[in-house]
Amino acid sequence: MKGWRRRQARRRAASALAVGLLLVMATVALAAQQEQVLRVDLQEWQLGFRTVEVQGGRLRVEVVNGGRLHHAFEIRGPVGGAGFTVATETLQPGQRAVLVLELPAGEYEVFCPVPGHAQAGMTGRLVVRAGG
Ligand SMILES: [Cu+2]
Repeated sequence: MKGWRRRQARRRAASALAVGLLLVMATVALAAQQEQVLRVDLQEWQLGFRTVEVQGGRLRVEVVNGGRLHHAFEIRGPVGGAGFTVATETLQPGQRAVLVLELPAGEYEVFCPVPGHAQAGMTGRLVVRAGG
């Protein structure tokens, strides 16, 4: 069962990667079922983007720790709104995580919550547009 799940996850990651490569802006891709995919490659000391925009609707956030240290990915916002926080668990190098979300329109802070990492540059902005 565990091996099967891992294979499924790998296949899903591979197809998401293929979709991402088709577009110049590889970070946001509209998948077949109108689910947007945001790929986040955690590195020392960046998220792979500074600002990323998505349409409202179902968003699949695929996070990989491509770095050499442990990292995680957190979304907090919307800025000026009621606000909530969602985060992956702490990921070891090479480890992946997926968050499937429907975020209200607005601006969100995204960052690595490991102490000191956001300050070192692992921070960015996610803008969710209305509609979608
Ligand atoms: Cu980090």
